[in-house]
Amino acid sequence: MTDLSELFKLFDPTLGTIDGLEPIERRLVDLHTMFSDKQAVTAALQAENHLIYSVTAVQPDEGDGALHYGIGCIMPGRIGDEYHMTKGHLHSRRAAAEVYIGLQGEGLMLLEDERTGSSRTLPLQPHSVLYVPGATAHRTINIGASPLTYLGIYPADAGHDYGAIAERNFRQAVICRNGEAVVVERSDYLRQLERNTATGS
Ligand code: PAN
Ligand code: ZN
Repeated sequence: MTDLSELFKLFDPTLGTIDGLEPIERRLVDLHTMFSDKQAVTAALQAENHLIYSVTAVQPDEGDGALHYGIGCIMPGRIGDEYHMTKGHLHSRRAAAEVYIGLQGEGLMLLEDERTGSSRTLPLQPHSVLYVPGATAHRTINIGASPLTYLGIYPADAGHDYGAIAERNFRQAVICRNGEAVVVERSDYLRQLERNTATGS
C-alpha cells in the first residue's frame, strides 16, 4: 500500500517547488552544448554558472498503470538570443505520453516527432493543458520575464532518454528577435551566428 504522504503533496506554483522535496538543479554547465551561441555560452560561464531551471519529481508508486509527476521552474533569461530552456528528452518507452499544465509565466513547448522529424510549438501558460504524444521529443522554453512553472504528469515506466537530443539537439530554436520570441530552424540560426562572427558584428 502506497504511503499516505506519497498520496498528497502541496506545491508552490510561484516558486515551482513541492513541500519537503529537494529540487534537481540544472545550471548552464549542464546544458551548455544545447545553446547555439558558443561565444555567449563562454561569456555567461565566465560570469557565473547560473541556474537555468529546477525540477522536483514525485514517484508515488511503480508498476503497470502507476504515474509519476514533476514540477519545473525555468528562470527567465537568454544565452545570446536563445531563451532559457530545458535539456529536452524522449521517453525511453516511446509510447509513453505526458500531460503538461502551465502554472505561471509565459512559455513555449517545442515538440519534435521522432518518426517524421516534424516540429510543433505550443504555448505553455497558466490555465493551459498540453498533451505530449508518445515518440515526441519535448523541450520547455521560458520566453517571459518571470520564472515559468508547470507540472508534468507521465507514466511511471516512461523513463527519460536524453541521449538522442544531447547528440543532435532540436531542429528548431526559440530566439529573441526585435524583442519578440520567434521559432527558427537551428541550422539557419547557426549560419547567422557564423556570419556574425566572420563580420565581427
Ligand atoms: C518533465 C521534465 C522537466 C525538465 O518533468 O523532466 O521539464 O526537463 P528535462 O527532463 O528535459 O531536463 C518531463 O517531461 N518529464 O517526463
Ligand atoms: Zn517528459
